[in-house]
Amino acid sequence: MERNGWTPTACYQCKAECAILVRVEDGVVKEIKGNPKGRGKACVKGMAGVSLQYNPDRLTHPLKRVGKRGEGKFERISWDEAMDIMADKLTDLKERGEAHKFTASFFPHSITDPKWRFLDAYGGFINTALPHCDSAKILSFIKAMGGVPNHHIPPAFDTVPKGGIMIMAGRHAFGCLDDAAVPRDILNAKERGAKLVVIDPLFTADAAKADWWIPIKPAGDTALFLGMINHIVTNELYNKKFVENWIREGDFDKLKEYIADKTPQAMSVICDVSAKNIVKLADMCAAAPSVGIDSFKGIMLGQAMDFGHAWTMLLAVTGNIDNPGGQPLPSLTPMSPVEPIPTGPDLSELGWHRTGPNRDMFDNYGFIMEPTWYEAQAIKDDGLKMLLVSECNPAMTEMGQDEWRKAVCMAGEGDEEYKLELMVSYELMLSETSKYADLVLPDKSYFERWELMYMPWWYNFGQGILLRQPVVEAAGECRHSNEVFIELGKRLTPEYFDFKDDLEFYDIQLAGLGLSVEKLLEMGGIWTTGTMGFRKYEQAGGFGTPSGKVHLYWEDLEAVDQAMPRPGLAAEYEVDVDKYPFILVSYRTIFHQGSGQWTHNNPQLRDPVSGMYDNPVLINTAKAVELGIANGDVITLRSRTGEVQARAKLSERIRPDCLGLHHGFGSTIGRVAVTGDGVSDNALIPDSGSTLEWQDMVGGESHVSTRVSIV
Ligand SMILES: Nc1nc2c(c(=O)[nH]1)N[C@H]1C(S)=C(S)[C@@H](COP(=O)(O)OP(=O)(O)OC[C@H]3O[C@@H](n4cnc5c(=O)[nH]c(N)nc54)[C@H](O)[C@@H]3O)O[C@H]1N2
Ligand SMILES: Nc1nc2c(c(=O)[nH]1)N[C@H]1C(S)=C(S)[C@@H](COP(=O)(O)OP(=O)(O)OC[C@H]3O[C@@H](n4cnc5c(=O)[nH]c(N)nc54)[C@H](O)[C@@H]3O)O[C@H]1N2
Ligand code: SF4
Ligand SMILES: [Mo]
Repeated sequence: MERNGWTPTACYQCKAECAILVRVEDGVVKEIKGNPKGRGKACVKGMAGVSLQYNPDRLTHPLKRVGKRGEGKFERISWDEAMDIMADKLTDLKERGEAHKFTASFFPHSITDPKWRFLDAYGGFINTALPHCDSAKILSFIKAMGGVPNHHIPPAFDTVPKGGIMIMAGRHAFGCLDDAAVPRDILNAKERGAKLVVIDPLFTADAAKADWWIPIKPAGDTALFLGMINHIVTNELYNKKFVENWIREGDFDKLKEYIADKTPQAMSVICDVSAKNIVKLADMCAAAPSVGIDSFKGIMLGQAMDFGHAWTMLLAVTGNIDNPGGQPLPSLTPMSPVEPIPTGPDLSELGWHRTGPNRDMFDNYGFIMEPTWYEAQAIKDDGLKMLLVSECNPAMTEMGQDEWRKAVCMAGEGDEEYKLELMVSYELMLSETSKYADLVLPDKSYFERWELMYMPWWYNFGQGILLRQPVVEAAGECRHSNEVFIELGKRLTPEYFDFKDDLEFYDIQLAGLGLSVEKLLEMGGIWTTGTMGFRKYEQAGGFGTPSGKVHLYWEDLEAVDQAMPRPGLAAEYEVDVDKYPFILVSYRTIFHQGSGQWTHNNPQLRDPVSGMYDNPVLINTAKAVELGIANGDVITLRSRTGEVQARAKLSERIRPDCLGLHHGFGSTIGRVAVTGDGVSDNALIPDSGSTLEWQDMVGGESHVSTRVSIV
C-alpha cells in the first residue's frame, strides 16, 4: 500500500471519532490534523495517534493463556488455532441451547458494524458501556420527544444565537471533548453574545471560560432543574405557544401539580445552590432566545432517568426543542438493509438480562443493549459462559472492578476450569482486562483498517457518514475484529454472511444513499446532509411519541414511582453520611480516554510535561488545612468497597465536601502506563450488580461515584 501525502480518515483515540487527515511518508504515519471537510479539528489525544501506532507494546499476533487467569502469562498461537478455539466454544454453546450465554462487549461505533449482525445471527448478546454514561438520557429523550435512539447529542453550539444560554450540567466539554471542535463552537457562540453556565462541583476548564460557575452538590442537578421549573411555571414565564401546541393534553396540568412544592427554597436544601441563584438561572433561561443543555456525568449517578426527565421538562417548558441553540432532534439516514435480516435472540423469552435472581428487577428497563456492569452478576449466576471484550477495559472501568475480576476467575464445575468458560480480549496492547483472558487477539489500529461509521449522533458534528480507511500496512498479523466476526459468521451462520468481505457489506448498506465505498472515497470519505433543519416536528405534523406531542408524565413508570422525576440525590450519597463524609467526584481530562492503554500507555499523553502523569486526590485547601493535610501528603481514602493511597493536591477548585479523582489511572501493565503514580477510582466504587438498589433500574445507568472518608 502506498498512500504518501494527506489521506482523510477517522480518528479513534477516543469515542468521538472525528474526521482527520493523516500524513504518511514512506509508509509511516507522520502527522495528524483535523479534516476541514469535517469539523476541522483534532485534539491533543488525536494528534498523539502517531505514538499509539508505533508503540512497542502493540500486539502483533494472537496469544493463549498459559498461567492462571489474571497472571497475564501467554504463549504465541496461530490465527487458525485462535479461530478454532472461538468457533468450537460458540458451536458448543449453541448445541447446548445457550447461544445467549455468549456476550460481545464493545463500544458500538456504528450501526453498520458487522459484529452486531453476527450477534443477531448467532443469538448472542451485545453489551456496552453506554449505560454508564448516556442510556437514561437516550431513553428520556425517546419517552419525552420520540427522538431516535442515539448516543450523545449535544446542543448545536454553532447555532446558538446572541443571548442564548449554554448550560453544562456535569459536562467537561473543554477537556473531555466528544468532538474536538466543540470548545471552538462554544467560544464562538460566546463571541456572538451567548452565555455559558457551568454547573459542576469542580472548577474545570469549562468553568474558567464560563460567565457563571455554579458549584453544585453532586447529583443535585435534578433538584436544581425542578426548582427552576417551579419558578418558571408558577410565575407563568413558560413558552405558552410551545406548551399549548406541543405538550400532550393534560401533561402540563400534571406537571403544575407535581411541581407545586418543588420550590427553589425546597430544592436548594438538596442541591446546595441558593434559592436566589436557582431563580436567577430560571429567569435567565425563560428570557433567553435559546437554551441548550449538555450533560454526561450529571446523569451517571444512579438517579439518571430522574435527571433525564427533569432535563427534557425544562427544555419543553422553555420551548427549546429542535430550535437553533436548543436540543436538536436528528433524523435517521436511510441505509439499505443487508438481506436476509437476522432476527436476533428472543429477548421476551430470555429477558433483557439473562441472569435468574434479579431479572424481575429489570422489568422496566428499556434500553436496547445490556449494561456491561451486569457481567460479573451474570457470570456468578451461570448466565454468561463466553465473553469477548473488544475496545473496552472492564477490569478497570467497571464499578467495583475487583468484583468483576473475582467473577471472571470463579472456579467452574466438572471439566470447566472457570464458570466463565472462555474469555477473549481483543486489544491493541495488553491491558488490565487482557490479563484475565484465555485468548488475546491483536487488532488492527484505526490507521490500518476499513470501517464505515454511521451513528446519528454525528448529525451535529457535520458528519453523516464517515469512512475510516487504511493508510499504512497492518502491524504483524493484526486482523480487524470486523474481519474476524465476518469469518466466524461464514463458519457458523453462513446464510447471513453471503457477501465477500467488510467492503462488500458496507457497499450494500451505502446503496440506500446511492453510494458505495468507492464513491465515498472519491468524495473524500465524508457524506453529510449538509443542513440540520429546525422544528422539523412542525412539518412532520408532530413528534415521534404515541400522541405526536411531548410527554411530560410517564405513566408507564407509575409502578416504580418514576412517572415524575424524583428530586433526591443519588441513593448511595444519602447513606453513611457521617462515616464517609466526602463525595468522590470522578472526572476526566483532555489527555486520556477512559482507562485504556490507547492513551494511558502513550508516552506523549502519559507524560508530566506534554500530558498527565498521575492522578492526585483533589482536596479543598481550607478543608485540608482543617484536617492537617499538606500538599503532596500521601493520604488513604476509604469507601464501603475499598481503600486506595494517593497524594493530596490542595486546590480552591473543588467543593469542601468533595474529593476529586481523575478516572482511569492505576494500570499495572504497559511499559508507559505503569510509570508515575496513579490509582483507580473503581477500587473505591461499589460493584453495580450487587448494589442494584442504588442503580437506575429503568435507564440502566449506574453510579460512577461514591462516598469516601480520609483515614
Ligand atoms: N478526553 C476524554 N474525552 C472523553 C472521554 C475521556 O475519557 N477522555 N470519555 C468519553 C466518554 S465515554 C464519556 S461518557 C464522556 C464523558 O464526558 P463528561 O461527563 O463531560 O466527563 P467527566 O469529566 O467524567 O464529567 C464531567 C464533569 O462532571 C462533573 N461532575 C461530577 N459529578 C457531578 C454531578 O453530580 N453534577 C454535576 N453537575 N457535575 C458533576 C465533574 O466534576 C466533571 O468536571 O467523555 C467522552 N470523551
Ligand atoms: N469510576 C468511574 N468509572 C467509569 C466512568 C467514570 O467516569 N468513573 N466512566 C464510565 C463510562 S462513561 C464509560 S463509557 C466506561 C468506558 O469504559 P471502557 O468501555 O472499558 O473504555 P476504556 O477505558 O476507554 O477502554 C478502551 C480499551 O479499548 C482499547 N482500544 C483502543 N482502540 C482500540 C482498537 O482499535 N481496537 C481494540 N480492540 N481495542 C482498542 C484501549 O486500549 C482500551 O484498553 O467507563 C465507565 N467507568
Ligand atoms: S476528540 Fe480528539 S481523540 Fe477524540 S476522536 Fe476527536 S481528535 Fe480524536
Ligand atoms: Mo461513556
